[in-house]
Amino acid sequence: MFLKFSVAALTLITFASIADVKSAQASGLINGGFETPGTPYQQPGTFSFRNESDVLGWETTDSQNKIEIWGTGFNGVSAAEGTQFAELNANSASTLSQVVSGIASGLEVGFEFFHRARVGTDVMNLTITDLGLDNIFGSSDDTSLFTKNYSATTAAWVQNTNAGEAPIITLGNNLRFAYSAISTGSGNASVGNFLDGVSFGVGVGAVNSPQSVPEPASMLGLLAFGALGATSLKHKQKEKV
Ligand SMILES: [Ca+2]
Ligand SMILES: [Ca+2]
Ligand SMILES: [Ca+2]
Repeated sequence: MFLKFSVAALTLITFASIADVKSAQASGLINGGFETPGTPYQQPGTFSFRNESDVLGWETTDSQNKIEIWGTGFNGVSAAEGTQFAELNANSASTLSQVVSGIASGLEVGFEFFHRARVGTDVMNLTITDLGLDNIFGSSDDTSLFTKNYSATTAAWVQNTNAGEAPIITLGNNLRFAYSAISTGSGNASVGNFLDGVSFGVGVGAVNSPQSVPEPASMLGLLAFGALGATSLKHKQKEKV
């Protein structure tokens, strides 16, 4: 009974702490929802290949240097956020990336994004890299901070976050946030992996690191309840023997 109460109180305090962080969140990415270009606005039910330079924030490795933007409803797929989204497999199995600067060393960063397949099951990879002192990607001082493959089907948009992952702690240099197409259910390198509603930065997604708990008072509360819970559990186990 007492243990139950402790766990409930602990849960409440934890939620309160996460809510505090959430209210201060700000994405380090530009145009994470692919809503810009707005000129011309991508009409619902249509799509187009845009020049990389017209799609604010994002860089691509596409074979023709294009970023494929869909207007909500094209081929029956509604945007997960706003009225536009991107197809990662534009003319080829592309990488879409942004370089984020200005995040100090030792901070936990998180992410959220929506992913959906165009045909069958599509797979893509997200990699977050600290670019080292030279701030250039691909050189020997790069450090991979996070990498994971994600798969989705055509059933619905899937929102992925860093919840449950090891804390992603910054090293103080520029960060590269990159999605790369891995495989497509269509078997065609230019057909697959829809992306929308991407956020990345400090206070975005889940907080997995204990040092991110913001208030000393909450921390004391956690420690106190944790200690009480542990004592209670020990007591219970003894009784059971
Ligand atoms: Ca969008
Ligand atoms: Ca395409
Ligand atoms: Ca580097």
